[in-house]
Amino acid sequence: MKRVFSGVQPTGNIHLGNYLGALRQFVELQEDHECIYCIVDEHAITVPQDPKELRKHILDVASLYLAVGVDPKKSIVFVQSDVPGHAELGWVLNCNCYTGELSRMTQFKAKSHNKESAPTGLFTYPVLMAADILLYDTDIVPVGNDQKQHIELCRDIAIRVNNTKKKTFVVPEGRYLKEGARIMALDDPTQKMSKSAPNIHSRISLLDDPAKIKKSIMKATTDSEGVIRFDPENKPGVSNLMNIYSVLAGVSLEQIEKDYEGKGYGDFKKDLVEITVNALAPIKARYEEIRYSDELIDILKDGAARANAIAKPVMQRVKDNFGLGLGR
Ligand code: ATP
Ligand code: LTN
Repeated sequence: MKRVFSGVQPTGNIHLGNYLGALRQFVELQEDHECIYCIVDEHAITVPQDPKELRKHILDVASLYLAVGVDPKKSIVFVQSDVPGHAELGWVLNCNCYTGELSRMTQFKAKSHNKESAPTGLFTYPVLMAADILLYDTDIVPVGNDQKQHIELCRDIAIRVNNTKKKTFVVPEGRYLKEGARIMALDDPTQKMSKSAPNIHSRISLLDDPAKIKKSIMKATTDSEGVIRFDPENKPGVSNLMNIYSVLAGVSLEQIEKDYEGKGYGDFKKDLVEITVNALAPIKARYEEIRYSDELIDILKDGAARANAIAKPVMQRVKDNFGLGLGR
C-alpha cells in the first residue's frame, strides 16, 4: 500500500478552501492507502500565536479532520510536536537546502512582507514541511495548489541527499485535485481563501452558521456583467463561486452556465447559500459530538505513538547515512 502524508496548520478554523483542496482528498485516499494526517503546530508558530488559542486550535483542527470523515481506524491522526523526529530531521534538511532556494518561495515572500525582522522559522518553513513528509517515507502528498512549490522543494532536497547518500529518502509526489485545488477569497478573488486573513467574510469556515454563510456569499465580490459564465481570468469572483458550487453540488461548470442562463447573480448566490449550508450541516453536527469528547485525546495520543513508530527507524537510517551519533 502506498503511504500518504499531509498536514494542516492549527491557525484558525478550517475553511472551504482547505476542505475542497485538501481534506476531501484525505477522506478519499484512506480507503486504499496508508494515511498519516498531522496537525502541524510547529509550522503555526512561524508567526506569533497565543498559547491558549494555539492549543484550542489544535483540537479544533483535529475534530474537523474527524468531522469531515477522516477515520482514526483507517488513518493515523496526530500532532506534529508530539513526534520529535520532525524537528530533528528538519535540522538535517536545513543543512541540505540552499538559502537561494528558500528565497524564491512565494509563501515566504507573501508572509514576511520583505521585512528583515521576519522570523528565521518563516524562512525555513518549507524545510520543516519537507521533514514532515520525508520522515514517513511518504509516496503521496494531497494538498492544494498553493503548496506545489513546497512539494517541489521537498523532492529536490530528497533527490539531492539521495545523490550522495543512496536510498536515504523516498521521493514523494504531490496530489492536486482538478477542481477545488485553489479556492479564492470571497472579498478578493485574486487572493487565495486563507484561515488567517483578517476579514471573516473572505472565507467560509466549516463551522460557520447559516446566517454567516449567507452574509459572506451574498457580499462576495463579483463583476458588473451580470452573466453566470466560467472565465477565471476576466470574471474571477463569479468563477470562484461557480467552482465552489460545482464541487459541493456535484454539477459541472457547463451545467451551471446552462441552469442560470438569463438569471442574475442574486438567484445564483441564493442557491449557493443553500447548497453550502446543506453541505456543512452534517460536518458541524459531527464536530460538536467530537470536540469535547475524551475520545479525541485518546485518538491523538494513539496517533502520535503510531506515527513515532514509523518515524523512528527512518530517522535512524538518516543518522546512519549521515554518520550522526554513535550508531547502533
Ligand atoms: P494560513 O492562512 O494560516 O496560511 P491556510 O488557510 O492557507 O492557512 P493551511 O493550513 O496552510 O491553510 O493549508 C492546509 C491545506 O489546505 C493545504 O493542503 C493547502 O494547500 C490547502 N489550502 C489552503 N488554502 C486553500 C485554498 N484557498 N484552496 C484550496 N486549497 C487550499
Ligand atoms: N505548508 C502546508 C502545511 C503543511 C503540510 C506539511 C502539508 C506542513 N507540513 C506536510 C503537507 C505535508 C500548508 O498548507 N501551508
